[in-house]
Amino acid sequence: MTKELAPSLKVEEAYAIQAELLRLREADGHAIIAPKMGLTSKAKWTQMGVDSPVVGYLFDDMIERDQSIEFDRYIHPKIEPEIGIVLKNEIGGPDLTISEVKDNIDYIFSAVEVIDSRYQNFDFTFIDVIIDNTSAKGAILGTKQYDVGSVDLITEQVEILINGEQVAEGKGEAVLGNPIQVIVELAKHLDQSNQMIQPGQPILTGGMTAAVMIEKGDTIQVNYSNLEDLTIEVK
Ligand code: OOG
Ligand code: MG
Repeated sequence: MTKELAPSLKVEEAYAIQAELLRLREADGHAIIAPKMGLTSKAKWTQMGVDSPVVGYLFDDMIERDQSIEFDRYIHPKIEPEIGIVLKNEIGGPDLTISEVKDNIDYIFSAVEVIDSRYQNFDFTFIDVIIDNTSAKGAILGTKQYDVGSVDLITEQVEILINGEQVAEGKGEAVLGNPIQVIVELAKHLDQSNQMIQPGQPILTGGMTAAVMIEKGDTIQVNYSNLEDLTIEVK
């Protein structure tokens, strides 16, 4: 833990280390497909003992196919239901508004992130989880594309059933009051290193509920009120 090894490490330094680790993964032949935002809901803050969002990156080899999760790829995976956003134009800067983001959304989709951690019991500090690329390890991206005007992301509801039993529920409002706000925050973060948000990237806006542990053999149903429902087998 950096708590013991480097107790004075700052947030900006943690992101610099994250950037270096991302660069090493890229040098190994893996490609970043999108930034992701995590720790964006109260449910997650309470679960993880922190109170601000983090930015990490999804790589091409993290995307699970065929509506299944390959359990053996992970150490102790947990799943999170998330709302995904794809932009149609490059946007960014410190002063972006929700309505500017809305005007630049290509489509919305439903998703499940599979997080995993090198820390036992996911017991990390805020600094640790930044460096650890925000526990990013897997994701299932819904294939149905929704127009931003066709779904109210604030009232959108989700529930997770594992083997038929409801284990979590939440709604879009839990995510920074409005999942679109996540793009505003992401823009501010990227602006610190003079970057803009790119079009075409499937951006995850953060778990709407606390993350839920999964086991090999589980059948997971993630039901959204309007967005595409996802049924996933843990193989
Ligand atoms: C950090 C990753 C958080 C989310 O959606 O909140 C995240 C963690 O909880 O391990 O991706
Ligand atoms: Mg997440």
